[in-house]
Amino acid sequence: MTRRLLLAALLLLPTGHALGEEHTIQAISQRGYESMLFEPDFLRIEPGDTITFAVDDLDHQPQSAFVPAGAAPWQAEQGASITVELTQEGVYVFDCAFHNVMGMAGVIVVGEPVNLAEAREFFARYRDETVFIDKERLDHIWAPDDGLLAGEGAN
Ligand SMILES: [Cu+2]
Repeated sequence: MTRRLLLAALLLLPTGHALGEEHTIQAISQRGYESMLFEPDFLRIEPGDTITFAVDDLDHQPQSAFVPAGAAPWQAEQGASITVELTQEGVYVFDCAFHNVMGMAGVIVVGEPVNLAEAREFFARYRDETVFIDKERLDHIWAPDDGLLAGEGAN
């Protein structure tokens, strides 16, 4: 291989860590007996990773419900997917503008959960005041009585 070809080959290599990982969270209208949910509804990622909230029907509108101080909130167009790059560390809560009352919500932890206390307070209030049906669905993410975020004890 000539030196020029070798250089060209090196330039074509993926840059790996320089680019954030891409994750997908699917909005699901019906799965067995469950309706209106995100899959997954809890995710740990690294700063600079991107998340696509994938919507394949007109029923959903993914949006942020709580973001760390200084981070940009997001909201998809009705029935449309949206991709966001999360660069700021902390705990984010997202939901569907139409079905948050049914517990269609989830949590993303980007890097270190630097705003854990504030996010926990928000999530407890959110569970009480915003979600009317299926509050228990959220409890595997953040149980109101033990106050533990999913996977928190594993750190
Ligand atoms: Cu929805």
